[in-house]
Amino acid sequence: MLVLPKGLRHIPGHLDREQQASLVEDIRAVVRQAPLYRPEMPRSGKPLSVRMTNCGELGWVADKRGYRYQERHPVTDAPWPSIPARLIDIWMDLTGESRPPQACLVNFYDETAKMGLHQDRDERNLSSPVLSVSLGDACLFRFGGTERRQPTRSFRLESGDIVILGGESRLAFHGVDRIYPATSTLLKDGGRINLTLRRVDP
Ligand code: MD3
Ligand code: FE
Repeated sequence: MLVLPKGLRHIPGHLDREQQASLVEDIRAVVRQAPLYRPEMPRSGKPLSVRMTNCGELGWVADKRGYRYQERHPVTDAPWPSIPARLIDIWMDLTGESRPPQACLVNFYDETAKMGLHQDRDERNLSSPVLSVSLGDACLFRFGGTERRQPTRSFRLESGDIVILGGESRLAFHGVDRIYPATSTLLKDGGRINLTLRRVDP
């Protein structure tokens, strides 16, 4: 039996193949308007291995100046495209929130990309949950406590899985250790897409 931390809900295979394929089309349309770019670590300027873009009224960006939410794409300076309706429906169905998400971060992992252990605390609202959708190749996801030194556990996220982080898990350390290449045929050139939906403002 896999015992998960309080406030973490993992729903394996929530989306069927057809729903996943429709979402990929939605995200391709977003990326045509708001191209993927490579964010940089604050101060060092070292590029992250994950490429990113956003949709929604606010998008999360990282550059030498820091991490923040902003209304415009950092490269094109255009407002972010709106969040696809079927993603808003998933949020409304699963989170129990009365308001729609304000931000959807689109992370693209090629087969070598990973994301170090971190906390998500750039939102002014830390009480609303975060909802994540995995599409494409599987990954090894790592999840710990609210302090970096606490023990972590790892589990695999597959295409169509949804994770909802709320309550005590909202400030937990987490990361992506690795991608398992060629474990899905959803994306024609392989890789993994993760979508995270959030409320940013209280
Ligand atoms: C746990 N993304 O974008 S999604 C991120 O797979 C991020 O791309 C990972 O961590 C990815 O910040 C993990 C699952 C997730 C998202 C938000 C969380 C786990 C979380 C917020 C708090 C705790
Ligand atoms: Fe995160």
